[in-house]
Amino acid sequence: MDPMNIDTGLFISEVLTLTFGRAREEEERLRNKIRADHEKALEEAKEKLKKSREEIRAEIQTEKNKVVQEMKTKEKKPLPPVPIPNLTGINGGDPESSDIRKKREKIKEMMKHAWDNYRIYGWGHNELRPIARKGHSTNIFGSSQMGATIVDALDTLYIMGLLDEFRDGQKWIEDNLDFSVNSEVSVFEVNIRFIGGLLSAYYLSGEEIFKIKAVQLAEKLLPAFNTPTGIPWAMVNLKSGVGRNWGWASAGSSILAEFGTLHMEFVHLSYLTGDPVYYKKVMHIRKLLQKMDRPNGLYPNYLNPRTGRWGQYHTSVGGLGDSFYEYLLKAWLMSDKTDHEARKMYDDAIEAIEKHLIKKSRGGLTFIGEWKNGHLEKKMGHLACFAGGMFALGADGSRMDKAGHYLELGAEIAHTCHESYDRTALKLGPESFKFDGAVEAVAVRQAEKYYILRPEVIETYWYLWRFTHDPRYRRWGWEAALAIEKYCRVSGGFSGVKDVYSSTPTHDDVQQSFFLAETLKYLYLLFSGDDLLPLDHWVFNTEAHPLPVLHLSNTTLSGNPAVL
Ligand code: DMJ
Repeated sequence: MDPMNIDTGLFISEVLTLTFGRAREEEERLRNKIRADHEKALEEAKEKLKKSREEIRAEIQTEKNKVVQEMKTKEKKPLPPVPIPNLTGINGGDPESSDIRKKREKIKEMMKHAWDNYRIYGWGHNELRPIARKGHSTNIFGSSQMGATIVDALDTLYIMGLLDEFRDGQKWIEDNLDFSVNSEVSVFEVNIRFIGGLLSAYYLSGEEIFKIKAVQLAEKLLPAFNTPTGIPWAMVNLKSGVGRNWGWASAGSSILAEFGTLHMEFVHLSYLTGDPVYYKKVMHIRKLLQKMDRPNGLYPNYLNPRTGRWGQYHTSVGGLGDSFYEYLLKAWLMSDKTDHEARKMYDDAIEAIEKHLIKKSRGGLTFIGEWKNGHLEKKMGHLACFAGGMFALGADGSRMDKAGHYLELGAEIAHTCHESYDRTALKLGPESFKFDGAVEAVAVRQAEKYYILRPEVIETYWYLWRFTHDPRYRRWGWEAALAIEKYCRVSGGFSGVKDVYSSTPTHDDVQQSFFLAETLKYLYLLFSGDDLLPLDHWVFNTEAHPLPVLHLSNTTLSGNPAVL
């Protein structure tokens, strides 16, 4: 054995003795501590036993309050201040005539009716069953009660001046809205309704809590982007962060209208937090889409997040595709018209849509069909009716200055969608309608005859009203409001109807949260002056939550100019 090794051996044995000695001391110290802690706990337990139940309960409650208080203080810690954009037009809009004022008052009363009943029978639940008079929910919100109606309704309450109701909602959010729940939610729905709703409420009221909640929720959505391509899953578990796609969506695909409808909210999140992570996620999606081949220049509705390949070749401006196109246009508008890349993608997309999907019926109605594997289905969904407003909104700034053309196209779509309402018994539009031979703008299958308080047709009337001031749009909007009042109003709120062609409506017993977020908001704006939420300062997300234009040439995305 060489001397080196003898020394090393000695050294090791000394170290071991020392280490074991120390370990023994440490063990002894720990034992003493445990003994002392046990004795202390025993003493405390004996003391506790001397107390009455009430005293013990009160102590537990005090402890709980302390924890809640600590959480609140933590939550209230403000995010870094950012230059708040120009918030023109959050009040006002007083109508010019007493007739219009009365109509606007009526819409406000309808909002009160919807809200008050939700307040009584559904408070804290996601939605309301106005006939059963109890809470309601669907799988898009997961298994937990997240007060979707409260969050979705806040900005409508605010612009209508229903401020007590607004504060009531704010209080519920402060005390109850918690995203650390074991619940699997739709990334898209939670983004447009919750993040959009909270951001709008923040900008309108300046209340920090809404911004903090929006950011907390956004953090919970981020794991949905952990896919091989960065195209997010449709659903994510808020607690575990595990994501997955809808079983019915073309062999495990993600959906264009879902992953393509995050941009507006995510840009605002980066702006408000100074954290580029949100912006990077949505820009990554855009870049990936730009690189892909598009059959006939059309974007298919399905994209596989594992392979990065398109799923089934189905293109639609209604469900599954709709708000993707809307957000391309609105990204450009929201950037103060500086995001030219988004405008180009929008222009390219609508040129292809016009070429392949937009047709005129024999009776002269312009409609948007759906492209399925090389074949045009002559069917238009209620959801696609939003496109009338989109074409009008995108007219200014269009390629080769075709502004007049796109305004006209928007008006034609508005007319067709009005016809789909007018050709029913209830004067409310069906979920989808056909253009086949003698059938024009009418639903054929029983399963397509329902109306679930959707906003798209009224949304289009409002945009067309803002751009043309043609009185027909207020007339049509009022017809729809009266029909909703007559056939959807019940004593416990508002309900959808199962068949718009039957003069004796059967209710579906659901008051959708978008009825308060969108349908009633667009109606209220239709009967308001243009100075309320002017369109050169505000851009509405797809759930009608207004977000301010970011004049980014004057300011920078907070704390991180590099993001731009
Ligand atoms: C809303 O949640 C949004 O407008 C979405 O973009 C589409 N559908 C509903 C209302 O119909």
